[in-house]
Amino acid sequence: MMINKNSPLPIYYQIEEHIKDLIDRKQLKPGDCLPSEREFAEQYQVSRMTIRQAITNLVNSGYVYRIKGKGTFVADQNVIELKLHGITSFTENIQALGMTPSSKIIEFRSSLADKSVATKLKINENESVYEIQRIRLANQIPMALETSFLSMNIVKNLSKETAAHSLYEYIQKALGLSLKYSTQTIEASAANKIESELLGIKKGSPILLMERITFLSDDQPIEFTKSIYRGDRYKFVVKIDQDS
Ligand code: 16G
Repeated sequence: MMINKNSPLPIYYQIEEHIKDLIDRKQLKPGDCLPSEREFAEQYQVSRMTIRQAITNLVNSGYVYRIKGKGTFVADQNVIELKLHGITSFTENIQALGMTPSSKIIEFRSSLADKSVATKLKINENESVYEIQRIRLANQIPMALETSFLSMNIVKNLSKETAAHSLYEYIQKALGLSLKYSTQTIEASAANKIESELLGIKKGSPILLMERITFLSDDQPIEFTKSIYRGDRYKFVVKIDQDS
């Protein structure tokens, strides 16, 4: 690659863009080790300081990561494209993409619904609910953090093991209930300290906050879930009909 020293674009930026391009075109693949600063400096005929600046920017934007004493590696760029039609579970979505879903339970307890949860689930305040917080992983990589509330009057005998597997499977197969429709909101935010630690991302990274209420056919809500999806891993696809 030719560096244009007369360009108004800083040299570190030109190098950064070139490396990004190699990653996007899969000439550098996830897990590949980047050449050392010295090798890069020779290749581009620039100082090691300039290379360091370019690499630091690539680390900050998630393209590559450093392992102390080992080197700099290309990060996994897999972005999941998720269709927002049909009530599918995390488990189904990940399996459909040929990956292995798993969950890490952070919280599994019964609690009393506060006003907000009670309104969402159309139950009385202080009625018992399951409160479940799970890290959702695909091929062992944390993708989302979900906090679900389910009325204990409707969803009975839920175990921690079942919650670690699939809530929708339990609701539909074991309880024989059919999920009719969901309402869902999506908004952008930035990961706070706890969220970033649980999801293995940097504090302040972009995240998508989603709230879903899923209803049974008699319009009774069965779950209220607050989800935090990694902004660097998800892209949502919506089908828009002309006449809806
Ligand atoms: C999805 C739903 C979530 C539901 C979960 C069930 C969104 C934003 N959220 O992640 O509301 O609780 O699936 O998944 O789509 P599970 O059956 O694998 O437990």
